[in-house]
Amino acid sequence: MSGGSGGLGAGFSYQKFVHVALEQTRLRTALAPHPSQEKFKFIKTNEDNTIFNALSFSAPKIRLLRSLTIEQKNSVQVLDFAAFSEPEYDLPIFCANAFTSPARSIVVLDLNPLYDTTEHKDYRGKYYRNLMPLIHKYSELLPWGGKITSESLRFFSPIVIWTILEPTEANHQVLYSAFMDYFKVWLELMDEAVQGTSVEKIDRNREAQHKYLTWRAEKDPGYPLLKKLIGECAAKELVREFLFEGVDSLGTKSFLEYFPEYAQEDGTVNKKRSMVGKSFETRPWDAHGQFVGDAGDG
Ligand code: BLA
Repeated sequence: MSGGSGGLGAGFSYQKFVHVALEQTRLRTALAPHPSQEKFKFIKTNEDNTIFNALSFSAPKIRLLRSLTIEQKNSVQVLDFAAFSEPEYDLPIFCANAFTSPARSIVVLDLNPLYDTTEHKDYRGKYYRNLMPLIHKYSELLPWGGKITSESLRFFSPIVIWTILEPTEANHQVLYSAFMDYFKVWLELMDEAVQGTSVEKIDRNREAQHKYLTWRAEKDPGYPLLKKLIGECAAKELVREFLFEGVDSLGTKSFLEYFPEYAQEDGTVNKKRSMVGKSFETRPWDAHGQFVGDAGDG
């Protein structure tokens, strides 16, 4: 079929993921172009074999649904797809990230919790208790990817798929199936979501989303590649005004107010991705979604 040694074929693309996800969304709600769409529709790259595709929408209940794919023919393929609800809802954030090179695919697929599920048991119960079967369905084919930036864990849910795969056609199919399962679940939650009534709750949701956006806008692992492909200035704009749009409008707290452990003596943000280092060799949640930590490190 795709030739080579079962690696990336010419037909391989994350565009289909995006296309079908948008189709599914349109079955349930009316998507309108998001204001960020216009500016980022055409992104100029430093390398002419590289194609960026950026789309963003909003809809009732959905503050921002946006996707970025990067394609280098027979080489790197990137998917960054996310959906954020309006702050009136405490919905998890849909998060699908895949970085595929001829060597491997690095994947995070999750309904990122708005509130840390170890601390907020009620939130875990509300959204994840019924979803645990999803992780059993995929734990064999999409196994835990090994040690990970420790700080990332608080943004992950007990059903997170964190995996590193050989970029074969078969693995790509499994990933597609998992992506669609997870996204359909998110759409269902969105459909069922009831608006929070108290101003206090809405403010809390807004701040939780802002904290998440602040983290990712500062520490996302994709940033160095974006910088290389489109330059530092354009990469910064893409991150703050498109991928994590809202970081400059949903709240006023700074990165260091949320994550003071990154403060350096001169008051600037430590450029290290992680202060703690990597950990969690194995999946740190049990079958019920209870956090069990790092069995390896004791
Ligand atoms: C690697 N991407 C990673 C890793 C994670 C993620 C966990 C492994 C390294 C680590 O432990 O940090 C993804 N981390 C996430 C996500 C969250 C998080 C989604 O905390 C959400 C809360 N990846 C992308 C995009 C690009 C990309 C858009 O999503 C490129 C444009 C690249 N990711 C990328 C590369 C690596 C990587 C090149 C390997 C290099 C590295 O580890 O820094």
